[in-house]
Amino acid sequence: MTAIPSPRGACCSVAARLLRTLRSGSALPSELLAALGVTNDALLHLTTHLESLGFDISRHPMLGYTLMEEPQCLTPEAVLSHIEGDWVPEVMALSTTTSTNTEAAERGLLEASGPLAIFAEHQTAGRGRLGRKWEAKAGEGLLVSILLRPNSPQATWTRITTLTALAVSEAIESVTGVYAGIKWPNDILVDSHKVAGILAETGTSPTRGAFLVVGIGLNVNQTDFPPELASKAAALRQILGGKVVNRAALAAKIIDRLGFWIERMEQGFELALKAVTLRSTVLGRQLTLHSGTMSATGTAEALDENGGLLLRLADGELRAFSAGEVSLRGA
Ligand code: BT5
Repeated sequence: MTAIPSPRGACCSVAARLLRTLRSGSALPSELLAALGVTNDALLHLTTHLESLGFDISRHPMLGYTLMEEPQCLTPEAVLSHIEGDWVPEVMALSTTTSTNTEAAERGLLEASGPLAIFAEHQTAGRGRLGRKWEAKAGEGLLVSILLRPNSPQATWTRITTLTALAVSEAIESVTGVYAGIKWPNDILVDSHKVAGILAETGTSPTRGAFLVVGIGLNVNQTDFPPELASKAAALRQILGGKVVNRAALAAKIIDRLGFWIERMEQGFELALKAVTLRSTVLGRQLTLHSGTMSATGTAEALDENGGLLLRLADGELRAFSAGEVSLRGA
């Protein structure tokens, strides 16, 4: 594993504030010192640090500091600089790892408090549900896992998978203008093509108790996929006719929307359920749901209070499912 960890600590968040300030226009050193509340030496240190990450910052005697260009690689500084809300997890970025879900779970076992978001540019063993593979070329997608220690009863944690799907689809729409639907339980679709998948896993630390990891794989700037995925997967860049999408801005928007919904969970889940229902690609449709060796066919009628699927079977029974694989009739 090659790590470029950058804790939520002071340096990273001030660097993020510096980026945010420079994005709104050039600034004189005196303005930056006042805005950031740092010394001259610290400002020099911050700009040198950002330059080492690939940010091109010009320093002009009259115009001051100008942000000329931002790197494509995903850094905690860039992600944090785009976050608007108050819910700010600790952010780490790795260049390569086996799986960000594994990284987050290891930290969950090691007592990390969370929320903690771990990004990677590349995964050597990225996974989906039931041991399936998640394919993503290095540096093109968004691969992130968020470690959480929810206060709510574990039986309700499936709500957080639902909120994650909602946050991802809302972020896609907000950053790119592209409408994204939610295929229960964990796929994000644009025009029937899978652009993202979510993998929720739980674990228990002997000292800190249970934790939840929600992993998100989102196709952003890929231009092609392996043959077996080419007809069913799509990347935002392909949907936007080749336009490259800023992954840091997208990542920050996902964090903002997830924070928004998690904070509202204390007041109930109804509002989120309404939003998910509106984006659902399965509700009202005939489908077959597979879960282990069992399969059931019926009409997807609604989502229950934990985000489970309520299926109306042919004999009229309404049965609830908390997980499963859905194949739509006629799709
Ligand atoms: C998922 O599983 O869709 C959850 C994927 C979660 C991946 C993230 S990446 C960050 C974090 N770290 C991890 O190791 N995992 C999470 P599932 O519903 O089981 O779908 C898996 C199936 O999606 C595969 O069998 C393929 O058919 C398909 N697939 C694989 N890569 C894809 C891609 N890039 N785009 C669209 N579909 C893909």
